[in-house]
Amino acid sequence: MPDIRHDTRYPAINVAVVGHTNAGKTSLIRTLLRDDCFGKIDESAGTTRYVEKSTIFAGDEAIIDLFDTPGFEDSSALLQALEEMSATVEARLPADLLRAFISQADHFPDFEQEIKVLRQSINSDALLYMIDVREPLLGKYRDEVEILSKAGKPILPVFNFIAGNSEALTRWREQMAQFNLHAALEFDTVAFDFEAEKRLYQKLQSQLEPRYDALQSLIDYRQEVWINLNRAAARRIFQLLTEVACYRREVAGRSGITDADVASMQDFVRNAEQLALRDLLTIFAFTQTDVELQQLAVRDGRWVLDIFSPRMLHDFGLNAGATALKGAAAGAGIDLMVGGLSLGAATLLGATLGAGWATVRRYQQELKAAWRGHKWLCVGDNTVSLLYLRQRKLLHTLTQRGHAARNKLQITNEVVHALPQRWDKVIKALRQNPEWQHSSSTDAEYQKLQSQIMAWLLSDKSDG
Ligand SMILES: Nc1nc2c(ncn2[C@@H]2O[C@H](COP(=O)(O)OP(=O)(O)O)[C@@H](O)[C@H]2O)c(=O)[nH]1
Ligand SMILES: [Mg+2]
Repeated sequence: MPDIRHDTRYPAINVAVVGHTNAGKTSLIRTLLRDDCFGKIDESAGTTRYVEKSTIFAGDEAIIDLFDTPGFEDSSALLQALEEMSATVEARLPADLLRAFISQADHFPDFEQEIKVLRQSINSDALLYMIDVREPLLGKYRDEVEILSKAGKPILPVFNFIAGNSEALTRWREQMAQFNLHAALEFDTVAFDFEAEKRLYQKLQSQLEPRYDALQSLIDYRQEVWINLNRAAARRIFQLLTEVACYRREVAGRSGITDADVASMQDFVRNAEQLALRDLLTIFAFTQTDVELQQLAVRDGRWVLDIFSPRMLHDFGLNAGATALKGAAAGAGIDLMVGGLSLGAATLLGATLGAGWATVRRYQQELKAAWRGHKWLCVGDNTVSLLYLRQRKLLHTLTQRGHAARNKLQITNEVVHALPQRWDKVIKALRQNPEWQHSSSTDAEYQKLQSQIMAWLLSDKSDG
């Protein structure tokens, strides 16, 4: 997250974000700042009435001052007014004409908002020109570009709302090239990832050669932050998996497993996943708006679908039959462990639900032992697998990894199934070490498991 301390060593690069109302100017700034509180976002026209400044830092060095501006409304009339003025004032440079116009702002109350934009454009090093590609290509854009060009600053068109609008995007690109704006950016809150952010700074680098190094230090800094965020998120998921895989609940003597035992285990798992979800959203500064735009199945910070809902197994392609988990037991998500030996959910199924006797016969010896000695209720393998799959999908949604296609629907329909090949071994290893449940360990095996699972979580492979 960018810092907000002040630093006077170098003047920051001034970048004005301009464009029509609702083109997404404020949203872009929020995304770049990763700050949900910046400015005011609203569907109703003309929310931003004043120029608002915010700063992007690399460490404690201010690199870019971003200026959010009010929407451009009537560019045709403004251009006409400027042309009328050019006949009466002597302007050596187009920017002088803008200055003359600004100095007579009192005469043009209708252009109050536009004048703020013009003033900011003259005072900036570069302009980010936000365009909603869903808008029809109208003459007013030509006028707008003509007016903004008079400031004599590099203009970078930023195409917004590109998800599912690739044809419109192509037309807009062609149109902007006609206006001599060949370098352009794509932005979509839905598909904005670190690569997109990096491209934005790189385009600025090419437009603002003298500030190349400052922008490079920003890119490097953001890259490092990004990697750290990803690692922090993967570590947090590993922690969740450990908590759950290592969970053991001692079952009382002869009475066997009660509904209360199962409910208590399930609540533990739900709560653990809930906390992990909260932490992941926090790590990536995900806001309620982001959650909605990404169509995450999350409401009020909670997953819509319960981890023990049988539909989860189906949705994530886990075959309940293959592990002898069926019906109600699949939903219960339980396993039984005796002296560290997991009996498998099938045993429990027979023992507690009076079903699946063929399986129970196979496990007779273990079952007898189970009823004699101490027994622990554990979280079933499928539940741990589900947690892994759901959290991995969440992580990849939060980081937008691999969503080059900017189609909203594609994101929702995509389901990640694959468990890593050595998954069962790793989970077994976790299960054998209940002491890891609440604290990380310097133990070599623990460290190895952690690196392994983190690498799986962060890799792009076996995705989808
Ligand atoms: N789907 C989608 N909605 C966006 C995107 N950017 C902005 N919006 C929405 O468009 C509306 C206007 O955005 P805002 O940033 O206030 O536009 P501004 O008037 O140019 O500052 C808000 O409701 C935003 O949530 C985007 O990339 N994708
Ligand atoms: Mg705004």
